[in-house]
Amino acid sequence: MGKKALITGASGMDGSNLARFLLKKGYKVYGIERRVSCDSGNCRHNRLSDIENEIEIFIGDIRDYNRMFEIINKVKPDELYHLAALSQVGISFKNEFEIIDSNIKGTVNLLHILKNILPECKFFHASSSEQFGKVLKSPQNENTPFNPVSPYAIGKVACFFNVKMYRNAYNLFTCNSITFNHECEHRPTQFVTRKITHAVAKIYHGLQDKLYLGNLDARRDWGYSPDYCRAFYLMLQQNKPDDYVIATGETHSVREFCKIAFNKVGLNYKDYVEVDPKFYRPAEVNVLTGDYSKAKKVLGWEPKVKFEELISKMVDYDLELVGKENV
Ligand code: F7E
Repeated sequence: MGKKALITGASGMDGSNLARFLLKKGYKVYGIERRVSCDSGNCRHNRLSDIENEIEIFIGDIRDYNRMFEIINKVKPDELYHLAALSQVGISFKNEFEIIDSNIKGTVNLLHILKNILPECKFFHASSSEQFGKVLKSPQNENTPFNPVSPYAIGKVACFFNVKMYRNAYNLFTCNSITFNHECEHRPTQFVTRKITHAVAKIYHGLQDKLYLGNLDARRDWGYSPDYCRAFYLMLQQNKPDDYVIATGETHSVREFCKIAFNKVGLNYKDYVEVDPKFYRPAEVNVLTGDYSKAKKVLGWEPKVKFEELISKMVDYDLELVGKENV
């Protein structure tokens, strides 16, 4: 029988991409998700619709220790991929306590349960490049000090060190990816990349006039979610647990993203994009660039899809989606 993988946040962007990847590898895949309602055009369950008969979903909240205990004890996974989190940095400024309850407590709940009942289970946690915050060195690698500036990033730093502590203190096989921004066609529109590509499609189809954004000069290292899910899997296949930067090594501004995305449909972003200060954050991370040389050397991992191809894929998807909705 193939290995068993349990994924928290299974219906999210990474969760669904990882589930699809692990199924192809012959895993029996189980997911945990909170019961959530669909918002328009962005239904989380849609992301699993093509594989819904191949995976088993448990409803549960990572904040609920007893429910997590029950699920882990029932599934007894070989590998646990912990992806569930409040992941919107901007929103985290208004939700400090949810960061503590969901992101930090949720992570510690899972680690504590594994230590007590399933110490042989390998554990993956999605840490974040936001932990580098106001960067102290560029590009950022596994040795770059953290300097977080948002509740989200501070919470991820706490999770990162808990994952490391359970590895060192209790000998669990626990890994962090220090994951830089990564996107795909199913990224929620709350994140800037999909907000842009979805707007490009709507403007192209005559359904929207303007796109209002925040800081156009923020620079990020944007990769492709399926590429990053492959790295998550590889991390758990090593002999030794460790932490790895997962990135593309390129940095681009939100403005460059707009330029290329609008260009794809023959439009000039300057005619459509306007800045609305309401999308600015109380504290911004200006520039991130990842150095993934450790992942390349140890895992043999490299990103396949880079900036322009990522934008093309997302714009093409949204043009088709909005085109269909418009019929
Ligand atoms: O913002 C700027 C915004 O919300 C990117 C999450 O997956 O990656 C993601 O976090 C940049 C920021 O992603 C708008 O100020 C401008 O500088 O797409 P984002 P994020 O905050 O970088 C990291 C690695 C994670 O771990 C997170 O979970 O774009 N920006 N105008 C805007 N951002 C948004 N959302 N909306 C705007 O209108």
